[in-house]
Amino acid sequence: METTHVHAHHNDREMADHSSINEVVIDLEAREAPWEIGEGKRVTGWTYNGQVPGPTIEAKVGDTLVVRLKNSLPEATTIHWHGVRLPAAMDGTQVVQRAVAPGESFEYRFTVLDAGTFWYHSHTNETVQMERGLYGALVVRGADEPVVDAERVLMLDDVTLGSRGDFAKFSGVMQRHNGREGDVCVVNGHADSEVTIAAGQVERWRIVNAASARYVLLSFGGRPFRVIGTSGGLLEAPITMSEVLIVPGDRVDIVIGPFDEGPTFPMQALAYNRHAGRRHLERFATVHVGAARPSLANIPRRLRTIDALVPSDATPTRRVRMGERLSLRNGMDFLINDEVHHNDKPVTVGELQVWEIANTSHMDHPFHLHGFFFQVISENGVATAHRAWKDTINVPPKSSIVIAWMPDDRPGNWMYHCHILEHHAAGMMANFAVVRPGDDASMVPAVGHCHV
Ligand SMILES: [Cu+2]
Repeated sequence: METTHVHAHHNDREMADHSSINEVVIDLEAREAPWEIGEGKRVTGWTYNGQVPGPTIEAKVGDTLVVRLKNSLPEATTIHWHGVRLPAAMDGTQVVQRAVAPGESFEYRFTVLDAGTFWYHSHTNETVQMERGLYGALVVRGADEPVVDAERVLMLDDVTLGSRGDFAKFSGVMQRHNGREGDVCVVNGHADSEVTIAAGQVERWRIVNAASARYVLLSFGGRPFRVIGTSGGLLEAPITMSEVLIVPGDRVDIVIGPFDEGPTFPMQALAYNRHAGRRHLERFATVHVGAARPSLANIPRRLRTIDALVPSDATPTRRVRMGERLSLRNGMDFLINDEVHHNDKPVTVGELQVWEIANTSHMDHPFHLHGFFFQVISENGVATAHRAWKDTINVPPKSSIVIAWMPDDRPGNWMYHCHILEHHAAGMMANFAVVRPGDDASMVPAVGHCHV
């Protein structure tokens, strides 16, 4: 269960003004390697540094990450830093960089501004490259995190294995339509994972949904836990829940425990009806409560303050429609504002954005905005109960949500899309430019299409 942590070089460099910046330098080689998923389940994965997930990268707020990607795969690749507020040129999409060809290298360099649970993954031919294992976690810690007895990163995924010990071939129109849900559920690359938590202790679990399409309605057999963070970092206060939905691309930080010694219970995804695909319970892992150990945990009642960007009845400045259309050629096209691979209007730095995102299709879609956090203001006209920063939000069918976000001074080409990878590939995405006031959007380099 333990993830392997990266061996990073930390260089404290004296700056001219005598402040020091800490560099976290990581080498990531994208390459084929054996992936032991479970008993009798061994495949050739596409990995970062020979492991699935790739190494967990850890940093502190204010650190500069320097990631040297070497591509030893048989095809081109890029890395997207999901949730990170980085410069546009470092976002890892093919609208900001040419994909890194086999044998080539590319250096990603950016400062991490926010504490939270982020992740990195291929943003090229994702339905294949992410299925084969090209993802890992990025944990950024702030100055005053809650004190816990232990912390784990749990990356949830599912894979479809073929009969001859390899990945099953993409099976056509229904997988394209619903998104691919695998037969084998894995945590940190392993099926049938086991976790032992000491009785009396409290742990922080940073949970990432890295699956292509599977919705995880996370449950521990009905036992309560506290949600303390979302994709944009800590909440204002812990929320006690017994199940929480984690859609593809999204993250939730929970604190779990303390428990009395003895019980064994499942970490499972309850049946969730996303109006496509399967609707049954899946076990991801088994949790054992072991011998008691002393606890030093301290989870404050107040975690931080999040100021509202706008009142809950703010008027939208833009409408985004996630839709679908029958297609003779593809079976179904997935659309933004009636187009596949939409080019949306530019956004100006410093101008508050209030977007109504409506889902006119018949199934749920997880909306993901690159590079900027948003607040969900309302869902179907009802003000959101808990203020939070997010980069991914589920939009159920025939519903609409309103989000607000502020484009800070990071001009360039950005995108938003459905995080069901097959829907992104089938057109449910849009490019848009962030421009400085007075700058013409045509000054931004031409926005290409997302080649998938
Ligand atoms: Cu979708």
